Amino acid sequence: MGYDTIAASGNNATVLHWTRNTGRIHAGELLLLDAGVEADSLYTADITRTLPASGTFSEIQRKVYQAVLDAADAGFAAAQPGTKFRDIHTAATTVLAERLAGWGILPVSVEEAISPEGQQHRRWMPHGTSHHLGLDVHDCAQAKRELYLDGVLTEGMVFTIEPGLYFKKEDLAIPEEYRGIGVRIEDDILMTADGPVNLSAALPRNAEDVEDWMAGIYRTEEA
Ligand SMILES: [Mn+2]
Repeated sequence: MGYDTIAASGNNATVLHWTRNTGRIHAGELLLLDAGVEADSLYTADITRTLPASGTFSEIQRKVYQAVLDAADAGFAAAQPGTKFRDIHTAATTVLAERLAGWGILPVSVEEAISPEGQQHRRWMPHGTSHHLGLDVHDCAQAKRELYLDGVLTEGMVFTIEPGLYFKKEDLAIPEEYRGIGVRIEDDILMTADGPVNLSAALPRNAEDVEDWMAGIYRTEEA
């Protein structure tokens, strides 16, 4: 393993780095799995999928999941050779701020939220969207600002895109139906001269593919 696995169901998924990995998985809950294999080369992967324990997403879970997926896709589209590392985060979090506004959750306008002084959406997306990946899972996390957040994406870089939304059970600022839902989708990206390549694309990403994948697992167990 490249790092301690995070296996968090229900409200535990709203706690970043739930490495205690305790708690029962209840029917109808989501299971957030953040895990990565370290290869013989000592380079590590870092992938997150969020799975519906009962095999299908509820309507509200699907809505949150789709927002996170759209944010990830926006980050993917923003990641091009020559663009800045932080542009991925801006693209992804703008989508999340727009959704939160559309759901009546964001207490300010999208413009104010995405301004440096605003950032109100961080209540529900409190981490960065990307980090470099390599021999360490957060490779060169201590690198200088101009080499990291302000750095330019170049061919050969490997990094994650991992937006999420985390609605805590005790969060009274959101409608009750959202509480206890935590979703993150994390892929590993290789930058090439032609743009980003998703190294973890073999794992299902969209809601329908995740449900099909779960159905296949259940079928196998029954056989
Ligand atoms: Mn990560």
